[in-house]
Amino acid sequence: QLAFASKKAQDAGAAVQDRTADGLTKPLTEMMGSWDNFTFAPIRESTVSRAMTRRYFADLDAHAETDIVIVGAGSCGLSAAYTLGTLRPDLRITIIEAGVAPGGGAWLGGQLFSAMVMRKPADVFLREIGVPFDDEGDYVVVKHAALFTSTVLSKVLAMENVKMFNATTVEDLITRPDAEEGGAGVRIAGVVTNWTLVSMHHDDQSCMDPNTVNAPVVISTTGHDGPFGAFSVKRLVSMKQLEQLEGMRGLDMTRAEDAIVKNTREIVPGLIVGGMELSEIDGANRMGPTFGAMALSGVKAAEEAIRVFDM
Ligand code: AHZ
Repeated sequence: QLAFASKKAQDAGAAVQDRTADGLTKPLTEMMGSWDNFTFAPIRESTVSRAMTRRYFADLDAHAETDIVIVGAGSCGLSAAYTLGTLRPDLRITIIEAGVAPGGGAWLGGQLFSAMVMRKPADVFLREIGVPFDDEGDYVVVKHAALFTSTVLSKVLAMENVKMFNATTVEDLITRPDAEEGGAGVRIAGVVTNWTLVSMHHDDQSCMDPNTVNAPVVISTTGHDGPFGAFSVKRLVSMKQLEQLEGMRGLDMTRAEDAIVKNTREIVPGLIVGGMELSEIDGANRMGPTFGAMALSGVKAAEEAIRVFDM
């Protein structure tokens, strides 16, 4: 519904209907076969620079104050973004993704294998976004994990109320004293960001201070511990909001997926944690290459975020 809300998307929709017998759009078939005299419309380099930078800086300006930040655009973060963006077109949603390529671990099913397994009832999310699958009874299989990831990504990016800043790392959390906790606790009030390449080189470059995004609700889905993972929950420990992390346990598919969905919740006021980042707090098992819990933890994180935002 949202994907077709904008004028641009409506124009694209109109072109889609204008198909020739071979399945291509008429403007494309008319162009084919005339390559000898082919030229692009003219452009000056500065026009390209301005077309990009004007929009980027307008987005930075608009999203300096946002409603909900999602940290990490893996399978959980993207599922959360899809759900939030669809349910609440009135909210401004900002995704911060450290990698150049969003998607986290969801471009492959497991190891180097293409197919993605989701246990039921996560097939409801695939039906929602229109990804086809083989129904194997208790579980379903998408023929390529990249089909899931590219579909949810394309739907999220087409939403008018969502902006993704990729190649950008969250390197700290903004905090405020939480009055309800009597001064001891904090509530999360946004995130501190930097270009990922800068974040990776704080040790060998002179200081380059970060930027900030204010938001009353942050959803963190940075995955389990690793070079970048479990960012927010590790920071909660170092700022003494969590005593310690239990640490992700060994693989147990059956227990792991139920636990991740069940435990998706607000960890400190204003910070909801979903996906594999949660396993580090609770000492949940990992599930390996089954992705149903990532999609449904994202849906639950979105629901939690709306509840917290509306309080
Ligand atoms: O780049 C990271 C990835 O795209 C991004 N990220 C991590 N730290 C960040 C930071 N700022 C911005 N400080 C950051 N972005 O977060 C994304 C995490 O994606 P993921 O696929 O690693 O996590 P997920 O919880 O969405 O999915 C986990 C998938 C797994 S892991 C697993 C196992 O190990 O057993 N099984 C499954 C299904």
